[in-house]
Amino acid sequence: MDTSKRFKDSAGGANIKCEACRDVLCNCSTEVVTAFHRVERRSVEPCLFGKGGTCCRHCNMGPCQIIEGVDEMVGVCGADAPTVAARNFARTVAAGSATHIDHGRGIALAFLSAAKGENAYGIKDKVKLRQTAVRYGIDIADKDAKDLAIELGEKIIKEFGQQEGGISLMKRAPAPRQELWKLLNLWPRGIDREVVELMHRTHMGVDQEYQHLIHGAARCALTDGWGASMIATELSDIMFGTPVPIRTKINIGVLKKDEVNITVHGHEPVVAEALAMAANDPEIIAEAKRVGAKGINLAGVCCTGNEILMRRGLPIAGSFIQQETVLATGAVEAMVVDVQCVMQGLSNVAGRFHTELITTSDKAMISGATHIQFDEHHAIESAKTILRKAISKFTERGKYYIPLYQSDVVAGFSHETIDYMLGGRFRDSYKPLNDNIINGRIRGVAAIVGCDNFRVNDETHYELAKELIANDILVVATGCAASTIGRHGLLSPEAISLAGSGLREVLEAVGCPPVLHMGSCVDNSRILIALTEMVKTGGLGKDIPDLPAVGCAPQWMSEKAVAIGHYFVASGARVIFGPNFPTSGSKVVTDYLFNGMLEKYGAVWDVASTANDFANKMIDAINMKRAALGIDKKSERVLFDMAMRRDIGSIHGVGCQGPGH
Ligand code: SF4
Ligand code: MSK
Repeated sequence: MDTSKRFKDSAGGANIKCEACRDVLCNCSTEVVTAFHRVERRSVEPCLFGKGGTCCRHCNMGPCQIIEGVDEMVGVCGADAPTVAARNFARTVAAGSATHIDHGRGIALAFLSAAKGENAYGIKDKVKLRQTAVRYGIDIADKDAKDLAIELGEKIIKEFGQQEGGISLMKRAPAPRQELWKLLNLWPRGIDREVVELMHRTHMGVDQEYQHLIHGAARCALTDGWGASMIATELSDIMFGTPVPIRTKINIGVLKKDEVNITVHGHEPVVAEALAMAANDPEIIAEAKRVGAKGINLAGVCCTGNEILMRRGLPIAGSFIQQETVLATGAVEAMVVDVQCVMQGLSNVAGRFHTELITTSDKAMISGATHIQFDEHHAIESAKTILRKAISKFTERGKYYIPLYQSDVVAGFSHETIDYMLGGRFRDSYKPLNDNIINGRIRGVAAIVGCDNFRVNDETHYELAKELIANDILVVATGCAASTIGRHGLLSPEAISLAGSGLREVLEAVGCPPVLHMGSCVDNSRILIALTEMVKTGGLGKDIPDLPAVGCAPQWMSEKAVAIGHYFVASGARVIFGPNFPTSGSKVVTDYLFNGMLEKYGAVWDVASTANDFANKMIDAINMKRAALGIDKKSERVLFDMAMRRDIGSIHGVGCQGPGH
């Protein structure tokens, strides 16, 4: 195989832009087929009914393709477009919530085992352990960490299966929001119950009133955000450490030519944490050296990458859309995967090289991959088995090519870090943030979250982030959006130069980058808490809808993104999705989500396509909130000009390690 042709530095080849190479045109279509090629080669455009949410296949009288307002185009059962679109939307929320719920359950079980001393994980953050125990109504007096952790673990696990009683962490929300949830019957009863009920309600012939379906979806989504995702975040922090600012690197160039490259991909941090611990074992390092490697290079992909980036400062080799390209370098000995966002195409790409694709969860297997079941009770032993498999592959590495694209980033902005950094050593608080929003130095706060997507121009995330910071908006980011923004240089303090003068002044004083990486998909729960703290600190209204804050997912891909968006809207935060919206086939439902929800929930959904569209809508939304609060005196809109766009070039980390042999 002529590996030098997989990536080319000049135009030619298949003219397919390779995500790994970024600005390099690559002709890997002749060698390795990735999603970049598959998306180009699809001869059939996405089905409009499917895309707009008006194709129903919930029973065998269908599938039925529905056209709103056309009498002959209702379902065989009579279901119209609003019912079908809302039912599909709700089912998407149920599926997305289920992933985070199962993730949260897995973390809770690992936490309980850790508390009992049955696995290798310990209790790293004892302060957060006590705080969380109090939130669960546990009397912490005279209890040591072990007893407290066992009691907390058992209590949390019960919350997954409970039928009544409510989700404890929702009591962290602003008081008016809690009241509203009670009033609207939106307070989830038990975590699993809401998903099961929503799956029931969306079965053929059950719930057929679109507003009622959207309401059911909201209660289910809240179990994700304020329930399972928050549980996953908090318990992971207690077990593995609450993130603090840490310098590291992002992009494919973090692979090393003289080390055993192991990439960890998926979502749950338990496997990656065990691999990180075992990779430091002198015995394992010696084994790597015996096969001629200088050591072991552990790098992340997708949200597992975000988890180990935030807590251990390990680099990220790629976001969701880079996963196959990372393997197409030929330089990866093993990709270790658990659950979610792991593409089946990896198996084919790995098969073209010496790369071992290793599945580790009994929930997720892939044809062609090697399955090594991860046993958290023997976490280090399981991790060593995986590492040894990877080490054994090092001598089989053939020709490889590692583009040297990598960017410096500072990550680790948990809500606690933001509290500390903005407030300072002696007055941990969001008050300085609120004060600077009130005085106009900071216009507001924007969240850019969610996936990257092969169907969307990859520049959207960072073009949008640049425009927002230029307009004095502090940006927080999670998931693959954060990785994308990171590889374009905006997660480094050097990017402060691109911020508007007001924001720059504040960031220079505290030393933060203009975009704060807050973690993985489940860590969107950190954003819920940050919003809550802003409300509780005072001066910016009484509830989340009052804040000059807005969120977006410009390249959403997964069902999880829809669940996340819906729990933010149900929590009172405006959310803009792009480039398309999953209910667009029904104007009635889309209008309800974009406008009608406002009266009841205090927030709505919206859609945008280009970075500029997003920026305009987000800045307008923040300005409206500022006006409503009576703090709209400063911060004129800054238009992003060419000179500012050129500036970003000096921040990119580019280059090449050259072809290896
Ligand atoms: Fe068609 Fe109704 Fe069956 Fe859906 S539930 S497939 S709309 S008949
Ligand atoms: S991994 S859900 S592509 S953010 Fe969380 Fe990335 Fe989206 Fe998967």
